[in-house]
Amino acid sequence: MFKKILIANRGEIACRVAATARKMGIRTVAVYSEADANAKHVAVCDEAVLLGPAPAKESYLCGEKIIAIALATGAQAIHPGYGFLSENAEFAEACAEAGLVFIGPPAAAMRAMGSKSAAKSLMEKAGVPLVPGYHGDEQDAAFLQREADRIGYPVLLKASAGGGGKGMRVVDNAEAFREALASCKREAISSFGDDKVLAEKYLQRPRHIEIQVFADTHGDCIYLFERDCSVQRRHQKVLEEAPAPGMTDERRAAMGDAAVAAAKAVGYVGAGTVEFIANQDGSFYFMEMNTRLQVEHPVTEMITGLDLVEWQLRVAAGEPLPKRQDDLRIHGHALEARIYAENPDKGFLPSIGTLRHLDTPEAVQFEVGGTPYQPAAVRVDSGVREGDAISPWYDPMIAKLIVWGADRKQALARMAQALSQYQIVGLAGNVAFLKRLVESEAFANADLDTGLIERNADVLFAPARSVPVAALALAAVALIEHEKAEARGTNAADPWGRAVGWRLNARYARTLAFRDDGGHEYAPVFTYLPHGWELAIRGLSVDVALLARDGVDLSVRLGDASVHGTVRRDGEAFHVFTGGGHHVLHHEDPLAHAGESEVEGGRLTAPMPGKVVAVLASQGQDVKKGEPLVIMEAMKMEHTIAAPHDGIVDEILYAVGDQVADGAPLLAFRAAA
Ligand code: MV4
Repeated sequence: MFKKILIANRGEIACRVAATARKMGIRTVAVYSEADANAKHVAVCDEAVLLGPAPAKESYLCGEKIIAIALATGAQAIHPGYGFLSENAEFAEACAEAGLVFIGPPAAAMRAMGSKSAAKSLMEKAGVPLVPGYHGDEQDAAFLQREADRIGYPVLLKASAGGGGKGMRVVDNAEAFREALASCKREAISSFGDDKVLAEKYLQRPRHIEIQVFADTHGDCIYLFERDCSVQRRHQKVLEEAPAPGMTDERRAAMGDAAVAAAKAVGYVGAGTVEFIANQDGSFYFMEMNTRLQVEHPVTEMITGLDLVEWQLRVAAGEPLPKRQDDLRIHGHALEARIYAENPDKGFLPSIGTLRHLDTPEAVQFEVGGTPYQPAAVRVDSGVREGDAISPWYDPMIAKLIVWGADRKQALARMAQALSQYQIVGLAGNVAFLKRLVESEAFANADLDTGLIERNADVLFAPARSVPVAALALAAVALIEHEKAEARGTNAADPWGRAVGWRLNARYARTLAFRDDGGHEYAPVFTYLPHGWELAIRGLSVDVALLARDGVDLSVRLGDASVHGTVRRDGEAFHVFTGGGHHVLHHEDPLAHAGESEVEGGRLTAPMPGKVVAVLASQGQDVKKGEPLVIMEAMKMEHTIAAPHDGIVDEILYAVGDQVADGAPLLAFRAAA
């Protein structure tokens, strides 16, 4: 076995690989970019070497530098994780030439699976089922049209060099073929530098089912069952699970055998995933093979009790596979949810910034004893800690939340509960969306296909409802308690201090001002009583009392009910976590902005670091509320900065092409009188 390996990656997967290496007594070398100097993956490895500036092209994609660092630090092998250099055949070859082991498949196997049409020809020969279609070399438009007519519409055109859903066009009928072919080829040449396409029968409601395979250098290859990754959004997986709901033993064996045949056909070694699409009737077809360890590998680990990274290291060191096919069993059910720094209510716009508070569900390991197989009930794979930043440079995944249950129903309940315990303050996240998803009827019924999210958009993207009274009460009590604590620090002896609310012969009432993220305003009136308050809101009046408090965790009596929650304060924002929900209430302190009269309609700031791509307003221009003024690009998306009121643009502070820091004022703006 290796004594030392280099991990050519960052984030959760680098940490994941390091954990297994540590368990096996293997020393680890981290590499990192300037943006990651304080990252978790650097901290969990035994040593770390700087690669270069933040952009991946100057750091995590610099194969030559990484190889030089491996040689200099005495690492014997390189684990590429996923993404970055993991499927780069030239890098795998360069490792071998430098005398280093690339922990992944042979370069030839990566190349064989790199071209969709060439892979399909190989799979056809190996007897792996393919969607009816044409994947040959002939690319003449009239010829391809005849092939499409023969296949029967709808037909799907795919860029041969594409993958993961890029460069695809659905053609509904013969008349639409020519234009779709031309547009598909244009996208293929600009995205992949190769305009070769293939044509397939288009399946209307497919499921994405993939088989985990493992092969060793001694000629053995086995499958570690399937994962269902049908719940996707724009080809991004959202939830993954194993086993696939509704899978029969016969079909599992047929898909497993097909996947092993696919791997053997290309001389595969190591961990790989053969992706199929399956019809609702269970028929399945080869799509592509991913020649790396995948993001969703933990669900396979949970149901098999195996450590796939350990297997990768053993296979790479030349050991035989630790188990035979007949030794493997499926235990229970596992689900994985990808926690992302993105805003589902704003088209999943990536959200970058600092994780000011990060509370993750506690990892739950079963007690030893009892059932013969005991995986963790809850596992969190994460590459970030509280205080870390999600930067615009890399994938904005915060963590993977993985749960295990004796059956799907139990796993689902645990996932919903674990998501309720996930508390993120500092950036927008998809936790509430994931919770609605796992609690949706469609997902609970395992009515899975790749259109599930779009079809259930009405329940998944619930219109912003008003903040519940319980959350308002918690925020208000937290605020008042906070003021009390502050007052105690300064004028503890003063019974007339404004925070305590005690008045001789009078009931002191106070109106608080909160605003939610949707702009709704709340003005709860708190009347101080000897042992609590009376809360009046929207014509409703209820007695409120603090029952218990432990730091940020509060128990409050609300009429006859008691409510519990966590209130985290982030500046003027109160983040209330209660009943599985996350409500943000911005407190408008009447004193905070005293003397800052120009705040209203002041400067307009960059929502995140990025580049100015268009300046639409000119200096001195009169603009109407909502008029676009500047367009920024950040994380491959455009953001329009619009006028908040009618007003005048006094000064534009950046030009097209300028790089702008997060929060930087973009222009000086004066609201119309
Ligand atoms: C298809 C298909 C329907 N019919 N092929 C998208 C990514 C790539 N791996 C394969 N993809 C698809 N190929 C035929 N002949 C539908 C998809 C597809 C899809 C597949 C898996 C998961 C999500 C998807 C979302 C949209 C389309």
